Amino acid sequence: MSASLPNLAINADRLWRDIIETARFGGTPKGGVRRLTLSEEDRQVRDWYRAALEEAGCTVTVDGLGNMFAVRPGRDASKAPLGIGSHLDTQPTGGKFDGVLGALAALEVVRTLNDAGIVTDTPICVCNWTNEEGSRFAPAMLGSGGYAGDMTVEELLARTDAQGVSVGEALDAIGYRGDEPVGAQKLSGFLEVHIEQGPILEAEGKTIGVVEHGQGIIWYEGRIVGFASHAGSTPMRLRKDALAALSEIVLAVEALALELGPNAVGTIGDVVVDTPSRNVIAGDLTFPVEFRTPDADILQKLHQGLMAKVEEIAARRKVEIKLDTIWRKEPTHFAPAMIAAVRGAAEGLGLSHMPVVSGAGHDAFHLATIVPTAMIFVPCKDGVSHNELEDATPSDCAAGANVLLHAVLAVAGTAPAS
Ligand code: HGY
Ligand code: MN
Ligand code: MN
Repeated sequence: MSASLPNLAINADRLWRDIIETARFGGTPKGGVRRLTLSEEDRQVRDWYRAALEEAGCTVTVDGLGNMFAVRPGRDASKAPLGIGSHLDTQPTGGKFDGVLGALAALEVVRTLNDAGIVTDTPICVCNWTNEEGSRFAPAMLGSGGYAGDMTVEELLARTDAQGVSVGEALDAIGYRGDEPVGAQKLSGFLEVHIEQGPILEAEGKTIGVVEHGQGIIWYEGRIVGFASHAGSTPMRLRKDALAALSEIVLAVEALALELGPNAVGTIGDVVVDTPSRNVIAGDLTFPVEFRTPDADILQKLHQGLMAKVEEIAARRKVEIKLDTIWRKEPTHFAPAMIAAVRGAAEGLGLSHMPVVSGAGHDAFHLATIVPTAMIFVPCKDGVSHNELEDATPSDCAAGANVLLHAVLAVAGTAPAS
């Protein structure tokens, strides 16, 4: 909490209005949001966001991966801005809050500083990171990953979706391949507000999660090649059934996560059978796998266990299994000084709070590898997210934005405009 501005607060109604207004870009009949990255709906919300930021006096630039940066000048222009923001894309059956809450909270902080005539010492930079969700293009957190140097821009621009469209082509299609080199916009730190996407804050009755760590993540892309043949006339012992092999891998992923838990999770969320037919034994399919855990050693054990199990299944079933690691992010440790700024802001505002580990991945994970970073969580109803039922309350959203406001004031320094 900034000692000099204890009563400064964001405009909660204006924030909630923006949440409801932006939910119409890709809004679904069930009340969710389908706003896949670099889709027409993403273009619409990006245009809306750019206009709102420019109206709030920011200078907006776009880099070669479509990351958006909106700089609000500070007293000391020689200082790299403090970054605040999140992402505007959603899952196919996403909700109204995942990502967009952090993006709108950052916009609301800028508007509140404007209304109060406050100029921070360090400039502020509102950020929208491309393809945080990783649903249309893998990996997740693609834009922030390119910005942080986790993967090369060329590699990321070449990633393709299920229809073979590349990131570069999709950026061009919506006019968001910016000419600013990726990484050119320097930042001195980063703060991100996000719904928890889990049940802990609600279960503990806390309003604010002070995020100290983020899980490590590994993403794989797999392919199983067996032999397609007649479902009726092929004896069981002669089959090379790719789908039966995958079923063993699904259960192996689950068993490894349970065995190496309780802080480990493993998921196979998709499978594509090549020329599927109910009376043909599946001969060729592709599938993703992901593991997550806050413990680096367990992450490696999950990986090694999966590789060993896949090798055994392939040999026993006489199928070919190719499993490539396409993305690996070691567990994230946020910066103590930024965590303290978040905790101090929550305490100053008299908000109940607790330390949490983030189960979900976030752009802040990549930013944390290059600048001091922390996150602010607020509860979501029943901990549900990546689901059209995703919900949060206006007061919790406002609380998260107020903690962001006061953490920004603490980190960026402030004095009323002269
Ligand atoms: O996968 C994640 O954790 C994030 O929602 N992209
Ligand atoms: Mn998110
Ligand atoms: Mn998400």
